[in-house]
Amino acid sequence: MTPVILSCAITGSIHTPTMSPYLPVTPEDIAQQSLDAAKAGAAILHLHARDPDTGRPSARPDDFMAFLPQIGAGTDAIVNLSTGGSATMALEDRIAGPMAAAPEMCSLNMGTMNFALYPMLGKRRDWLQDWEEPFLRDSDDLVFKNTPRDIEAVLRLMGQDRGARFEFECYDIGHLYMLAHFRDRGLVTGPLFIQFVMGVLGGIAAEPEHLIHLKTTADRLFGPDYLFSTLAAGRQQMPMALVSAAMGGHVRVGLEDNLYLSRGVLARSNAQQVTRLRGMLEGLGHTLATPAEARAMLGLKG
Ligand code: KMH
Ligand code: ZN
Repeated sequence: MTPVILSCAITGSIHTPTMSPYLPVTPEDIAQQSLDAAKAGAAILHLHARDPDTGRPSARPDDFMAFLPQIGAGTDAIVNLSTGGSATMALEDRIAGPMAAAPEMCSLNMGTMNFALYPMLGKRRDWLQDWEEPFLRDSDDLVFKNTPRDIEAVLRLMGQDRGARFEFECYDIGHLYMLAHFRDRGLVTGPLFIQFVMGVLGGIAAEPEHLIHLKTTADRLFGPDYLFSTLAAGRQQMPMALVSAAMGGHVRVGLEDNLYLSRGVLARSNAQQVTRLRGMLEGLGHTLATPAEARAMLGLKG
C-alpha cells in the first residue's frame, strides 16, 4: 500500500483559547506542538499564525516568523502555510505572512462560499468572549471570498513568484471544476494535492458517499495526476480520515479542525490526535509517509 501522508493543522483560525486550554496560540506553543506532531508522524504541518497577545487569528509576517524558524530548525516536516487566514480577513492580509515567509507549500481555497460554523461550534458559541472573532458569534452572513481573481492572484504570488506548491482546499464538487479550469489555463501543474474539506456548513457534509463522489469526479478531471487527502471538521474528523485512507487517500487531523480526541474528551495536543490516528491506520496495515516520501509523492523539491 502507498504510504499515507498525514497532515496536521496545528491551530487554525476558528477555535479560540476559551474553547480548549490545549489549543496552541503563543509562538512557543505553536512551535512545540508542531515539532511534537511531526515527531508523532505528521509529514505536513499546516500552519496559521496568531496574535501572541490575544490569541486572535493573524497572518502578519512577524506572527509567522515568531515560530517558523524554530519549526524549521527542529524538523524536516513540510511547512504548509494557510492563505485562507480567517474568513473575515481581506485577501491581501491573508497572504501577507505567506508571501514574506515563502514556504514550500501553502493552502489555496478553491471557491467563494458561505462559512457557517454550527457544525464546528455547536453550543460552544456561548462561551465566547467579546474580543474573540465576531464571526464566531454570528457566522450567518459570513462569506469566505475566494473568487477566480483571488485564486489566480495566489497562484501567481505564491506559486509562480515564490515557488510554493499547493494544498488545494476543495469544499464541494464545484471547487474541483474550478481547479480543472486553472489546470486547463496552465496555471497549475501536477501532481495536484487536493484536500477535500468536509463538514463546513456551506460546503459538502462529512458523509462517505460524498467522499466517493468527490473522488470519482477528481479521478475523471485529473486522472492519475493528483493525490487527495480528506479533512472533516468536528466529530467526523477521525472516521472520515479512515475512510479516506481506505479509498487510497491521505489524511489530515489537528486542533484547527477538531478540538476533541473522542466524544467529550478534549485532545491535549495535536500530537495526541496524530498518535491516535496513526495507531488506527497502522492497525489497518497502512504506513505513514515520511517527509521525504511525501515530498517525492507531491513533487516538492525540499
Ligand atoms: N480550517 C479548514 C476548514 C486554509 O487554511 O486555507 C480550512 C482551511 C483553510 O484550512
Ligand atoms: Zn487552515
